[in-house]
Amino acid sequence: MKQQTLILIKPDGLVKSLTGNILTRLSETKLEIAAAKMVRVTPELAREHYKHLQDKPFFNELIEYLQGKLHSRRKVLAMVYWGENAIQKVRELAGATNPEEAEPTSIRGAYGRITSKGVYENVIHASSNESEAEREIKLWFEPDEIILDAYPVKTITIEKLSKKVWS
Ligand code: DAT
Ligand code: MG
Repeated sequence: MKQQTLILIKPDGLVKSLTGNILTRLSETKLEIAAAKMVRVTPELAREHYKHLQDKPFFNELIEYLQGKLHSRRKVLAMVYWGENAIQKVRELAGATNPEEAEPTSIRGAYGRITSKGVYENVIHASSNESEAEREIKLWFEPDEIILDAYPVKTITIEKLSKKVWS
């Protein structure tokens, strides 16, 4: 079954210069890159992304981590990968949530760590099921930023829209 999945290279992955390495690992899956961009993560975006964890004791640290406040890298690389069984393939490569429990050869097992404050710095995010993938892809990307018809769209007309263009 063809699927799409959201992947984030989190601020620790960027600060450790792991982007090329992670993309190489992801290319083993033979999935296609359908979208990619650098994103400056607002508190609102971070909270919405992790809203299923808002009652957890580590929620505030997690939100600061995703914003890059722990790594002086205020950005993440957001991507959509597409292809056969994409969600499970990427989750397997990513490894378990807790980097100490992740397979040593998985991305999180190889590069993740638990900080002394108990934050799991696990280098990448990967959607864990189809409904989560849909929610997350729609949260991080606009339809025009994805090189496939990810989900149904509608066209709206916005009047008096102002936006930046090249001067
Ligand atoms: P995953 O990222 O594997 O989908 P999740 O959705 O349960 O895991 O949690 C999202 C992130 O929250 C995870 O990548 C790291 C952090 N996290 C989860 N459980 C944690 C815990 N017990 N202690 C510290 N951080 C945790
Ligand atoms: Mg998750």
